Amino acid sequence: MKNTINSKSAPVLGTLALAGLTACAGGDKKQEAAAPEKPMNILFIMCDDHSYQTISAYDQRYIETPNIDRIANEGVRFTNSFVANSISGPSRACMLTGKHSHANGFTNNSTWFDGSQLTFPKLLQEVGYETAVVGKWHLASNPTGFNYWDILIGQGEYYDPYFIRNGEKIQREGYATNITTDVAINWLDSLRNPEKPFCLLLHHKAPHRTWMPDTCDLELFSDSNFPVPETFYDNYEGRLAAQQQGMSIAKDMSIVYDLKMADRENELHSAYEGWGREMYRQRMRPEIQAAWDRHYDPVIADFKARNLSGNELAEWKFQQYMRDYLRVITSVDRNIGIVLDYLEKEGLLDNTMIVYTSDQGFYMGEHGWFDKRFMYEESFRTPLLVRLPGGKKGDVTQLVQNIDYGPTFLDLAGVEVPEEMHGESFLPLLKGEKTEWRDALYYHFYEYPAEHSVKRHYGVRDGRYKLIHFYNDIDEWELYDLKNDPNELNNLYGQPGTERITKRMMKKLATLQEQYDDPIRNQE
Ligand code: SGN
Ligand code: CA
Repeated sequence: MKNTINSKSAPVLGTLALAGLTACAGGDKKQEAAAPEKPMNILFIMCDDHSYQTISAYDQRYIETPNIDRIANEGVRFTNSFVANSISGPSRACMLTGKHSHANGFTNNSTWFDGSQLTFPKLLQEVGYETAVVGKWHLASNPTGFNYWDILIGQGEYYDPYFIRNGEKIQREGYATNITTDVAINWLDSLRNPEKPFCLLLHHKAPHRTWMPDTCDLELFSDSNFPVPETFYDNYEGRLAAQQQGMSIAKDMSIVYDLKMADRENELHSAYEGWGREMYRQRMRPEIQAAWDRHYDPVIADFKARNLSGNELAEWKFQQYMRDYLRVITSVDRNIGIVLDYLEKEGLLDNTMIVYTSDQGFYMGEHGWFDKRFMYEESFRTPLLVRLPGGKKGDVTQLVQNIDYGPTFLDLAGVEVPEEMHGESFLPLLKGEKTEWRDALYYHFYEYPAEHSVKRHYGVRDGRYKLIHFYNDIDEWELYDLKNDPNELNNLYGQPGTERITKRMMKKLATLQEQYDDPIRNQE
């Protein structure tokens, strides 16, 4: 496949764009694998906001994701994988640097990443790797440490997105997930130096809000009704920060902006001033608009006729959210299949480590929410599946975090992990080797005041307990026993009988804050 794009701003058609538009058809290209070569290549696939609940390797309630599952089936599934800061830019900065947010400086999405600092791609380049990043980047500054970068601008668009390719702005026609796959395969196929090992960061923007499906997936799940999570009607008793968030499906998810219920009569309105039917359609080509009309117009008519309110409306919103989100995931999974087929066809499966993850977890209606940010399980956790040729198969249960990815890649490449990185290589775990491992994780979220109103907080989690401190314009502690209360509904902090465990978790928190040298220190 040849990349035919050379225009600065006009929509681009060509082999690449056409492949993107036809990716719905999938692929069937199996061939004998070639002999393994060394050192090992790295394919680091990450989606934006992909919840582990919507990967069938983790959870079978909602969707089948056979291609993503293949990575788990031929490798390992991490059952205790977490992020250091549950929001895009900060999470990505933690991965690149192997450091917690306070140390890499990118604490919230409005920051600017200092690309002069040490990152794992730079160290891989030094030992002869060819490096590339394709898709969502979201770190404001231009990528450093990459031989090739072809990134979406900010969050990127779902349809006909703009990219910056090695500094040059271009628009590509098609659906973002298909195009990102094509750009990645094009780099693997014809742009990289095949003599060198590669490290490719393939980072999809999907399934980020507002969950816009590929047109070929619009009719999927239309008749599905998904189980409403048991905590959907959580009243947040004993949890002040949870009471004050702005990410409720019932209250904060917009019928028009999020759920596409902009009617021709302009009777339904968005919570967002001025956001109507024409707003989200203005970037769509006529054929995309027509596909949307065919799908959403009857849904809008049905929605208006129902005239829902209260819990019925909340549950309708939940179902509609799930349908669009899962349509977007269907496209992600199909595209992962295309990449895996490509690697197989090219004989690259035997010498490439494949990682599948997300920049954080996401709420699929648990606690009544969408979005992320909190240190509660659904957003603190993130999926992590790794296929290491010759490595272990099955589950890894140790507590790992996204600061560990860089050290792991470096270890795989035979590079000594720099002292200054906070993360640890989990390569021994991938190989099934016995190794000393941490017993607790540190977390720190900073983005407040901001959209969704999740208060600043830090905390510690071990195999059973979690202690969180919400601070800034609030001063609240929360303690959970995850064994007896996996949904984190019962805040034990300050309750009689929890003194000993509180003291122990406080000590763990202080130890980690000191170890990582976070300037904020535990003050009970
Ligand atoms: C946008 C979204 C938010 C989301 C943030 C951060 N709003 O601002 O809902 O929490 O991104 O997401 S939107 O109206 O622009 O869709 S992140 O994953 O990129 O950090
Ligand atoms: Ca994200």
